[in-house]
Amino acid sequence: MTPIRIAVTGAAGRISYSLLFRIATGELLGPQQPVILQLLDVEAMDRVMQGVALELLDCAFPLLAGVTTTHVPDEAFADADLVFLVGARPRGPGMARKDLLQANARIFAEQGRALNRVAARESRILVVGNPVNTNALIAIHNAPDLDPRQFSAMTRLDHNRARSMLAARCQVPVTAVRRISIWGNHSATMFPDLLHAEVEGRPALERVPWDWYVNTFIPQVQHRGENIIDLEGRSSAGSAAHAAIEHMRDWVFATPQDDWVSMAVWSDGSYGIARDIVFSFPVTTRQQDWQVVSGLELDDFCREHLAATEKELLEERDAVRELL
Ligand code: NAX
Repeated sequence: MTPIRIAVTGAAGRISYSLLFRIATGELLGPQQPVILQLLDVEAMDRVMQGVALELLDCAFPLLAGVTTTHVPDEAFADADLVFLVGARPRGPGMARKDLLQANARIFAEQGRALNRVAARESRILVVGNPVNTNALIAIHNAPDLDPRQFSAMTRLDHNRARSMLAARCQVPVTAVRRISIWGNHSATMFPDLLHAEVEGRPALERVPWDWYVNTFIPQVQHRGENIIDLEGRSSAGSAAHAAIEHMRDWVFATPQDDWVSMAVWSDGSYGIARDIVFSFPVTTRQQDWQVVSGLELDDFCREHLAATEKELLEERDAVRELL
């Protein structure tokens, strides 16, 4: 079988340290599909990245057909079929969100241009590095020869967190929870929607009080990332790598028949959301393509939340306008 080329940026970082080994064991593409890993990080992290590459080789993974390391995007993305854009500048002490946005915007503009030049024409590109939605929008705009539908940004960790919290509250296995949706930005304005979710085939809101949904569940999902940083002193890495694998796996294969997932994708105007922002929607996937779930009824409560997170994304877009 021809190996699939998978590029991973931020390869010397914490998420990648979990992600790379799991890809190499076949958790992403199955136990028959060989892979070549093409690792990218900044030059200063070269030695660490090389160490990670040696560790990967030391596992003697039967599916690992090769590992390369580089700090040059065009080399890392050459003929890449699947791309995980994990690398990003972390928020430093005293750094405003706006400055972080600007610093990362330049990285994603450069990487978008490199993908446009050298990635496989049918590549699928997942943005994990924050701020994910706007980074993905910048990459889309800088890769005019690729279809915007080839890009998506990760809200799957938020989706999984919501699913797990609801299951725990209802004392059911997570498999009994379906049709969770995360709408909007991967930030504290995201809208975790239980109005369309189901627990054991019944509406979720028949199983939990409205007050718990609004005053406990929503803020807990929105702030779970900060909660983890508070406890661990660093941001989620194991759960983020897991979410990235699930996101890409579902995109390449398909979502289950009676369920959907959350993915931040280039808005096509669905549900009246502004076009040309990357917005998280409930989607179904099939054969490397996604469709926004249509026909969900949105009441005033949902609309209000969607408007708030859409507004934040429009402001982020304005802040990086010169790179679009
Ligand atoms: P780390 O700081 O451990 O690793 C990031 C790596 O990216 C570093 O090795 C750094 O040198 C590299 N990097 C920086 N600029 C680069 C460039 N221009 N090209 C290639 N590599 C570059 O962070 P980690 O914990 O791995 O997190 C990575 C990103 O994921 C961060 O932006 C983080 O905020 C984001 N997250 C996204 C989540 C999501 O749900 N979408 C959740 C987890 C995480 O917060």
